[in-house]
Amino acid sequence: DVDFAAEPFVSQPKFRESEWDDNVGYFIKKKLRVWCQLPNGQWESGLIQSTSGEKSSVLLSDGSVVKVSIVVLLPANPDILEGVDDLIQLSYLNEPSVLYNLQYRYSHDIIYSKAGPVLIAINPFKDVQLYGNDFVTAYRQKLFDGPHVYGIADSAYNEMMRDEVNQSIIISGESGAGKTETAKIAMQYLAARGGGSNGIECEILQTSRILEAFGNAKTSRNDNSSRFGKLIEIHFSTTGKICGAKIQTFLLEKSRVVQLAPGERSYHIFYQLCAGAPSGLKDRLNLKMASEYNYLNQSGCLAINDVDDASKFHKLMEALNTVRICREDQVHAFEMLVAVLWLGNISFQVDSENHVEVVADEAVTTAASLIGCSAKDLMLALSSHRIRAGKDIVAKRLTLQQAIDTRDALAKFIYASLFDWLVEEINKSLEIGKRRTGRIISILDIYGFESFQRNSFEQFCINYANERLQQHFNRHLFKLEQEKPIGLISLLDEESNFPKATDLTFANKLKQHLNANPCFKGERGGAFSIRHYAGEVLYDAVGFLEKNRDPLHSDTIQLLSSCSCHLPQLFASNMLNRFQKQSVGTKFKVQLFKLMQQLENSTPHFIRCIKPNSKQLPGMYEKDLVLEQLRCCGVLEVVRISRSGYPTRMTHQEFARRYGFLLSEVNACQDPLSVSVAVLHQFDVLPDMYQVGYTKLYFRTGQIGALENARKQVLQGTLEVQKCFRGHRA
Ligand code: AOV
Ligand code: MG
Repeated sequence: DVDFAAEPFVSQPKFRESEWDDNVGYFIKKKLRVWCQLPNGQWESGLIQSTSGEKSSVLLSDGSVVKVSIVVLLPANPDILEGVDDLIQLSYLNEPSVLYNLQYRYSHDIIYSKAGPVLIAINPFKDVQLYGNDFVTAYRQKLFDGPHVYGIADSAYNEMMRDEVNQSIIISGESGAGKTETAKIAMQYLAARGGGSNGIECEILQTSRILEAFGNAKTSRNDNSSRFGKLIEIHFSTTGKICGAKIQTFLLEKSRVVQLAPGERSYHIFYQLCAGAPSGLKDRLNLKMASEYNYLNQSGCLAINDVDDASKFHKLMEALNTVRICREDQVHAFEMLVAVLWLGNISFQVDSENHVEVVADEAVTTAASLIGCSAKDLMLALSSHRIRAGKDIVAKRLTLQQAIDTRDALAKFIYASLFDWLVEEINKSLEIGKRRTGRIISILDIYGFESFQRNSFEQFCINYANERLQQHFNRHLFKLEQEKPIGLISLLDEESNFPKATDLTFANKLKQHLNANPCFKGERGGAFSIRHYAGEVLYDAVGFLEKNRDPLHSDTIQLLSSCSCHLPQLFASNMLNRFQKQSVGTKFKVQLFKLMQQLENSTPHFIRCIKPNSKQLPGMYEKDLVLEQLRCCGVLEVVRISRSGYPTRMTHQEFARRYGFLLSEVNACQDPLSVSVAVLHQFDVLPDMYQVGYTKLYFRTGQIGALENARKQVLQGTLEVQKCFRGHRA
């Protein structure tokens, strides 16, 4: 059944009592920086000047002095830890420290950081100079080891080659956080790493362009939002060369083809085709400008800033050629797209008895000829349904709403079938001869968590998929099962099978069955909210039943199966599925279940994309927004867990006294902290292995042992001081 993490997994970390490793007095004496929470909730850095009782005077960086309660102060990290690569290196892991560290890096265009095993990627919303051949080589030859998608892809590749175990790169984050771009960057690395003579890696890279044209659209959150989920498996030979690939897609948002929210667009391909098709093709398909089509002009948004749809179309054609979709099939695919657009322009007139008739105009004749049926048959299928009455079959005239729904269902069906066909063709082109397990790297890029003003079935499915992914993350990193079945999809199916059910009876059923569930809240009318791991979302039940049933009337099926459309395969498999009668929700659920199994059987590498602002602008870091994302996806918790393994602690004085003499150049006036850090650096102790606090050093198990050995040897004269350093740290 549907499973939801009951509560957001990450609760506010409780560092307050334990984080001051000495006391506030020490921070005053040493003039150490602290974080001070101002009444507006923002954290500012400052110096404690004095304390009396529960109150402190804090000098803020802008020169002002505030008097605050001691409980709103948190220790800040020493300057030496400013902008560390991995959050686990921070001495103090309070939220302002984590946020500041990421912000510091971000402001220097260092968009990647580690949180223990997890890569954090903060969307730069601009070109950053971090990619390309030089960087690939640098990561491949281990000249660089800073956090990077290339580093993650490199580990996945190496672990696959070493262990012969399938790997997965799992990319998550909310809508617009950068998942799709990150997936492409990972693919780029693997293509460079595993590219061979067959050139298949070029094909793989081109698939993104095609799938984005047909499966991405502008939403209010993201100008290039993925409206489907994608898992791409890249297969390697025993010598580590790419030998094939397979793409699996998940539930495309079909409703977008016929209905748009204001300011959003339908799938890019429609606008690209209208803008970029050569005039010969335009004439042949009777293709007009995008603004002439109801399906496209309804939202008042036809263009995207800085995007040239025509040139995108030309690149798309090249990509289609690269994956060897023949010119003929390309044209047939375009015919289907234009058929969809013309279907949207079909209009109806209503007679005195409230029955509809299709207006016989250019729209219906063009749509019919593109689909390959007669205008008469299409008009009939859109205005009446044949039903069984006793022994007879009679034609029942449709109401206006029924006719519109039938027309839209046809358009959605054609588009979704075209999408599936395309994926199938791409897979044929990338096909691997013999399947070999243990040498696959899968990259998962799904639609990100969404919460709009109005949320419907599509958002429910998208958020549900993200919920499953979060569970996988928790299970893997925390060894924790947090499954609270709420069973919404089963209830939806039950109601979908009940002919008299309405969206309102569905909403009531939910309220009846789920009110005791802490993740569920019934709202007024047909609304309900679900507390997801990433926040509460208010859903409107309107349309749930219809979208879950996704009906296609038998007349429509018959029309399509008799038409002379040039892509019969396009419809065949999809129509077959119709007879299996699985609801959209259940099909999706089963698909996700299989996906999770597949991921469970691979070594995961997690990338968390973070959206730094909701305006899609560079250089803007909204702390609250970032914090919200870090909290809900469990990143802070991962850091805390990864970090908790520092059993050894020593004050700087102790450490400097014990090991300081090992330094090649001892500067007599250096303070203990600097001596300690110098020892660590010169002694090649890996940054992952220790943390520097203001007063103490923290070590992982075994680290001090190595230092002790060197110390002993030097003292016994068996090792010269110089030789115990590798000395390569510049
Ligand atoms: P998403 O995949 O996470 O959203 P995208 O990968 O589409 O987000 O990223 C959104 C936009 O952010 C892109 O179109 C780029 O303009 C920009 N961007 C992201 N990553 C980078 C990068 N590394 N360098 C430069 N620009 C970047 V959704 O699919 O909506 O969940 O359903
Ligand atoms: Mg995306």
